[in-house]
Amino acid sequence: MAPLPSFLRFQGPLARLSPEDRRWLLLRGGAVDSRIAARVRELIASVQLDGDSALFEMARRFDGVSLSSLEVPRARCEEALAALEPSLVRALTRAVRNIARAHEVQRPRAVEVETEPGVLVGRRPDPLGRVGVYAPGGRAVYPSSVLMGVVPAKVAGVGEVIVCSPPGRDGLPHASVLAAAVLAGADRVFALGGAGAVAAMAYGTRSVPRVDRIVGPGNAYVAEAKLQVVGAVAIEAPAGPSEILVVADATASPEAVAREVLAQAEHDPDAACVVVALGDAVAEAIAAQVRALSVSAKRREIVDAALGSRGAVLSVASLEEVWPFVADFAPEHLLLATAEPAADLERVRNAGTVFLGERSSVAYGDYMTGSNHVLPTAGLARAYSGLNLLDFYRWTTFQRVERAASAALADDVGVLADSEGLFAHAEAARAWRGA
Ligand code: HSO
Ligand code: ZN
Repeated sequence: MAPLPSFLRFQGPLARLSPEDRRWLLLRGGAVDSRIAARVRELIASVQLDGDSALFEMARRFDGVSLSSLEVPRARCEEALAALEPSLVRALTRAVRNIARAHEVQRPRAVEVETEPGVLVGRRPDPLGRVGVYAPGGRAVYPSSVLMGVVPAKVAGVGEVIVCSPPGRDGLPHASVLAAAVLAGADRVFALGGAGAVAAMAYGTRSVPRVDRIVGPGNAYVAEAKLQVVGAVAIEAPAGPSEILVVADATASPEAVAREVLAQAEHDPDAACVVVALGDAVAEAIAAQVRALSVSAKRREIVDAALGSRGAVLSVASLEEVWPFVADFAPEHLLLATAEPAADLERVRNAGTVFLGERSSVAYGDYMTGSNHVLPTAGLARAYSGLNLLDFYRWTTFQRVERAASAALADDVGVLADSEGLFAHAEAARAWRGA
């Protein structure tokens, strides 16, 4: 298989990918840079030690701004919303409504069961007390991601939702992030970025309250910081560079498939964009379109880097070959550009989110359908799900043993406790035998 570094890394039959090339496509989680890990450890330690003053110092050093307060006053957020273009406000408002609708139907219910007569066991979902949503600044300002974190948290009934985003030279996070925070219903906003923001939310400082879970995408420092604070706080599935896997048959428009490939490629030079096409002719037509469109891509440097690294258009002789590959690849986004996408969905395992039919552009899901775009990458869709309402609850389990049942349980519990050498347990169980 001839690599074409400046266009697509791989082209040809899926069955003929070498084991190394297959590994390159499947093992996408890059090793953590040990220098980044060490830097992040220092930054977290300094926030633990010096709290707010460490955060003010980081704002000076990394954001080039001398802040008077870490919290953004509510009035500043509302001013940002009032000054935003009306078309953008309208689109964000529509997205908020659809995200709320899509997540409301995920609401969990308490359950209780009688496991044997007089033994009742149940569990109840409790919304988290406080959640922190991280929103990146700089090159990747995504108000859409603010909505994806804040709206479900509010729908779940989380007590307090805070947003952290790095300040620009004016000392404020990006205006669209502030506006999105207001529209989504965030309770408080902080001008805080990077590993410092993660540490502040994980441990708390005088100004920043400690949260129970941190969600939201960020750069390599933020991602590493979130992994380092697990134990003090919960996070969501770590999300890395964007990915798309397209399954296309002869009914697919090669140009439409190429547009989808370019859309995810423009996110990141490390994005992974793979097409598996039914038959060589379909594959060739798609590859030609990808090449043609990439030449005029506005973010061409990023697109070219992504396609040259993890870009591939592969062919199969039958769709039967595709489904095991999908399960192994475990893509963040899967687009089924096939004649019968609903039937094909039944064959899909391990995809973060699936788009049925080429008309269901991934861009619609990224912004507007209401489905969450914070999704597992790097093959983690094998075990993790995208951000959803359940991420904003924890379960309390409970059990009640009625009078007649305690006598019935006592003997067998005693046997198990004795066998583990835990005699006080046996005693506690048997004491109720006659009572
Ligand atoms: N595709 C990204 C989400 C996003 N797209 C935000 C546009 N803005 C997540 O994989
Ligand atoms: Zn996107």
